Amino acid sequence: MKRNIRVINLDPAAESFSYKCDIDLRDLINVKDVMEKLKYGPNGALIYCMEYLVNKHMNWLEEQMSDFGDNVYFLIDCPGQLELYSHYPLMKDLTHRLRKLGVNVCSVFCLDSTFLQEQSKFISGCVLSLASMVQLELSHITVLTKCDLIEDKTLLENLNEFDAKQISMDLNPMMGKNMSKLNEALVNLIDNYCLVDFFPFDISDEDSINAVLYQADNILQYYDNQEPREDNYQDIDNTNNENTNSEYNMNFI
Ligand SMILES: Nc1nc2c(ncn2[C@@H]2O[C@H](COP(=O)(O)OP(=O)(O)OP(=O)(O)O)[C@@H](O)[C@H]2O)c(=O)[nH]1
Ligand SMILES: [Mg+2]
Repeated sequence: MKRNIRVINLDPAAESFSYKCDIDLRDLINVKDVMEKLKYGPNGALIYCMEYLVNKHMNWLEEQMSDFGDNVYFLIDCPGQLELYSHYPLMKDLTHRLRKLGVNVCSVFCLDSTFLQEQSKFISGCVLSLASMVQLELSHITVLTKCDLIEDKTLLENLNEFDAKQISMDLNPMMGKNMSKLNEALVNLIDNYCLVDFFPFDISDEDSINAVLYQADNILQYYDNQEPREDNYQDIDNTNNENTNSEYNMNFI
């Protein structure tokens, strides 16, 4: 798609990747070393690593990012531990700092599609996504990942047809009478504020990948920030070129 894409790993506990990292937090600090040297457990070590980066070494990250020049689309793979997005200010501080430098940032909350299997899990997924959206103070997309694993694809079709009344009615018998008010309040919160919209992401379905990308592009105002490029003009001149893609058309517009 002619994008200048760089991948950043910000997970100090990551072990291996199926993609190439252009910037890797583990070059600065990693969970294993902290656990060994400071005798911390895995969670404490993770928080230590993130504090080390955000509070002391943001210059390290900023310098590496700036080495790639302007007009770069960074994909930042963040740790999966939810407390970093719900009650520690670290990720918020990190993204605010990037925004101050003029980087457009969009958060993509990745929720496993297994959250669709039970309604109580689904509600908890919505609430988790909501909590991180509020905490991060960023434009936010919730992506339902690993949808290739879902056999019953009709589950995905009705994803955003949120029937609050039906969900609380289904939940109540499972949880007992005393929980019904809480269920109702939670479900109504999600419904009334329309704060959580899910984008199904199936790695084997290009349309679903494009839908997520399109959403992120809108938030980031990606096309507004693109300079027309020489090679794009060449493509436009060559009307027989079958490989022309929508990207340069958008740039051209
Ligand atoms: N079927 C399927 N499996 C996937 C997909 N993405 C990742 N996986 C697998 O799911 C497992 C967990 O990977 P991730 O969800 O990326 O989580 P992680 O990076 O290991 O852990 P955290 O970042 O800490 O949450 C790995 O075995 C991956 O190979 C996908 O789109 N489809
Ligand atoms: Mg990960």
